[in-house]
Amino acid sequence: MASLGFLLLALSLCGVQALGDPGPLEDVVIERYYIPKVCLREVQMGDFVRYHYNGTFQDGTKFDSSYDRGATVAGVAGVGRLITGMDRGLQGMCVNERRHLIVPPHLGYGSIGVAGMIPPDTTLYFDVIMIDIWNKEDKLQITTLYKPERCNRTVEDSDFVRYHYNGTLLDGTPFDSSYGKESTYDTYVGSGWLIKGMDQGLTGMCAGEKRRIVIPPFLAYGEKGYGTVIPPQASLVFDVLLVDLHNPKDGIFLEHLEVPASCKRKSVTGDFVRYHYNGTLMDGSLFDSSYSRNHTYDTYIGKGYIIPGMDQGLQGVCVGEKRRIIIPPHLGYGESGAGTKIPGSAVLIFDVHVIDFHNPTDPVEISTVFRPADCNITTQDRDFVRYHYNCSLLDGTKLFSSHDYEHPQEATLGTNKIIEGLNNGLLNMCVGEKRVITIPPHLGHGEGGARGVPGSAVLQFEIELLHLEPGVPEGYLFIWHSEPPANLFEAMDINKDGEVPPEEFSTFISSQVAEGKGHMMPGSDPEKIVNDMFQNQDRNKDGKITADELKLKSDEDQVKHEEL
Ligand SMILES: [Ca+2]
Ligand SMILES: [Ca+2]
Repeated sequence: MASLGFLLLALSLCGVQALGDPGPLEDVVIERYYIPKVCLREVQMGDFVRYHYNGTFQDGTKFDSSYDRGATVAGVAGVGRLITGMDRGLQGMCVNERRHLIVPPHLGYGSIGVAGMIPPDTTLYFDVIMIDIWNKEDKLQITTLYKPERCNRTVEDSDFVRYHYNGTLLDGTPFDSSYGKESTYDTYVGSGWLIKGMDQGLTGMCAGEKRRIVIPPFLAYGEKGYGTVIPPQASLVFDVLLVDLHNPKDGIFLEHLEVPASCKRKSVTGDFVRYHYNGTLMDGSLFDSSYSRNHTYDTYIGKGYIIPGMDQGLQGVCVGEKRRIIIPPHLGYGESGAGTKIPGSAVLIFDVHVIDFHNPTDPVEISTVFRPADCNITTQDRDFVRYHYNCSLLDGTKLFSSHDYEHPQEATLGTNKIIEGLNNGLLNMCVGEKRVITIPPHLGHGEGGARGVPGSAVLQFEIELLHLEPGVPEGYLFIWHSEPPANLFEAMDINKDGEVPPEEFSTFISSQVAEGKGHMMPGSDPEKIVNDMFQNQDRNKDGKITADELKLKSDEDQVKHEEL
């Protein structure tokens, strides 16, 4: 089967058309019957072109058609390799333009024709559609369709990229798309995995950027084409959306979004951190958020409990800090991704807000805000205290305040009525002193938290000590400040009748307290304490104490403390 595509290339060399009848037409007649609205380039002399055509005689008889062969014709326009009529007829065509050409014999196959196919002196009629235009001098054409404002790195050689694309031929015929596959195309750039034009076209892109990349065939699939979808010598148009990029050599990237002015301490391995986070992919899609659960994420850092990138990224944070941690996949969820929302090889962006952190070895931290000049008497274990407090989390969230109640808080220290950290923080304080006490959870409400207190939360108390009464040892109701009277019973038995009823007992104790010789257990009703003391001494429960019944508690316990 003779190919007229070949003939169109070859026969204009015969050069015989100058002889004989010039015929009715001097030149090619060109009818541009369809011109696309967008015409980015027009065929010029020396351009490589691909086109389809139907060739007919004047009576409509078809003598050749590229459609019948199922392939476009590729050639160079305007350099004498086509019949002159075609060379001229293609000049200035846009891609997708359609033309009718009438080629007089002297610009076609002349007075000789083509044996068996085209008689001598035949006028030829062509219907042509231009499919592709390129030139050896062409470079890659890159058009930026969208560029995000934020672009802190761009694609370089050896980067691993994930992108979506629509691939079309120059005439708009689609040949491939990643969108139908529900997965990005993932590959290394500049490492020989991609056609050259794509390597070049992706270089310099930001995550989120959209480009149209027009690739001439010599930077694409060249003379061979690719399979059935990309013809030989085809220019390719890729609309690319770069989804993310990283380099296998990357570590994490930190952006310090908001660091508190005061940062007494920065986190280290082994600290327990409570933080909120939003996790997004580079294209901005949210894959996880602690805010949606309304609960901080709580973990030890540097111990392998979380992905390596987070273990590293949470090092050196301050309480209250907001930090962006960008994690390449090899420090995240790797090539396999996680769940349905984190694709394989995805870069992860965590916007973290550190609520608090502590170390399980942390003691209570006491910071004195105000200490009166005269501070001789300070709180000790068993003392009764009255104080105001404001309790908050380290992020400033207010939890409780004594000012919300009618009276200040009262407590006897060392009686396990308040959390250990607060008890410790209230020691060695004098009345009027103000402190800020920071309490790690193991000295507070622990991992479980308490009503209104999140688990593992560090608490901060602003304390003002209002009142202090010396306490008594455990098990005691009254304590002498020095030696008790030598003749204790006689001193109590005011009317000297050998018996001490409640009235005498109460009068005696009151006088001892008034004279500063001893004090009762603070924080309770004095009458009740006196009554309890009387009941302890009235061993036979007849309503009076006798000399035989009266014993000092020190004699009972054989300890040094003196009490009735
Ligand atoms: Ca008496
Ligand atoms: Ca008695």
